[in-house]
Amino acid sequence: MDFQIEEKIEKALNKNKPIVAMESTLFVHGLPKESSIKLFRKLNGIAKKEQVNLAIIAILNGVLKIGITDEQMISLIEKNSLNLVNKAGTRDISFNIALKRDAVTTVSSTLWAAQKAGIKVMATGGIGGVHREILMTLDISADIYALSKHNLIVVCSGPKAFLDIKNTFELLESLSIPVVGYKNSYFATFFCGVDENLELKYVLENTKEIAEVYLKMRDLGMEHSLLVSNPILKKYELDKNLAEKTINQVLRLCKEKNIKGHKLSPFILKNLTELTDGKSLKSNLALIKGNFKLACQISKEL
Ligand code: PSU
Ligand code: MN
Repeated sequence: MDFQIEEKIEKALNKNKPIVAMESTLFVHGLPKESSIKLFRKLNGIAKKEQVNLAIIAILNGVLKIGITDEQMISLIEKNSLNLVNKAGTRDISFNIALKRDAVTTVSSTLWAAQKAGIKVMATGGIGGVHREILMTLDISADIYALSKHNLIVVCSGPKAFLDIKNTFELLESLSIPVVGYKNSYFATFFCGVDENLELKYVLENTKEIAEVYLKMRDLGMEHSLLVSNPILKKYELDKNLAEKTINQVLRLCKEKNIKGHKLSPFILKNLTELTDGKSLKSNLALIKGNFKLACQISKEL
C-alpha cells in the first residue's frame, strides 16, 4: 500500500466535511524544532475551533500519508534534519516510496497528493518561486509549475521574501495561475507585508466569494490552483530594511558556502532567524497561523 488516507480524513472526505491540507516541509525544514511543535499544537487548536480537519501530508517509511497522527508529526519534527527526513518535491515522491524512506512534502508534492485524495484547500507560509539572479541559476521552484497543474485553493503570504518576487509574480501570470488578494490589492511578500509595485487585478473580502471563484474554475474544467495572497497582519510584519539587509547577508553566505538546490530555502530561513534575533521566525509563525485560519474559513464555504 503506497497511499494511505487517515481514517478521520477519509470520513471527512466521504461526508464532504471541510479539510485543509498542509505540507510537512515547513514544519520539519522551515522552522526550529521547538517552534514547530508549538505551531503544530496551535494549528490543531485552530482546526478544532473552526471545526475543520487538518490533513498534514508526509511519506512515512515509504507510505504516502494523507493525514498523519500527532505522534507521527512530532516524531518527524524531532528528527528535523535533511539527512534523516528527505525534502520531497513531486519528482522525489516515487523514490521515497519505492525506497521506503521518510520524507516531508513541499507545496508541489502536497498539491499532487491532496488532489489525488480529493482535498480542495491547502495552506502554507510562503510558496517557492523564482530565485534572485535567475539568469545565473535558472532556479525556479517546482511549486510554481505544480500550481498550474493541480486544482486546489492555496492560501499563502505570497512567495518567500528572499525570492525574486516580481519575476515570480510574472511567471504566475504566464502560467495562467489566478491570484486573488485577500482584503489587500497588492501582492503579499511573506514576512515583509506587500509589494506596492505589484497590484493584483482581483481583491476579495469574503471567503464565500473566494470559494465561488474556485468552484467556477472547477466547473469550467480548469486545472490550475487558485492562489490566495493573504498578507501578514501589519503588527507582525518584519521591517523591510532589516529584512533586505539580512537577506542579502544570507544570500552572500549561501554563495560562499555553495548552498544550492533543495538545501537553499531551509538554510536561508534558519540563518535569517539567527541574524534577526528571532524576529523573522516570529513573523513566519504568525503568517502561517493566519494562512491556516483563512484556509479553514474558505474550506467551510465549499
Ligand atoms: N514556506 C515556509 N517555509 C518553508 C516552505 C514554504 O514558510 O519551509 C517550503 C515549502 O515546502 C515550499 C518549499 O514548497 O519551501 C520550496 O522549496 P524550494 O524553494 O526548494 O522549491
Ligand atoms: Mn530550487
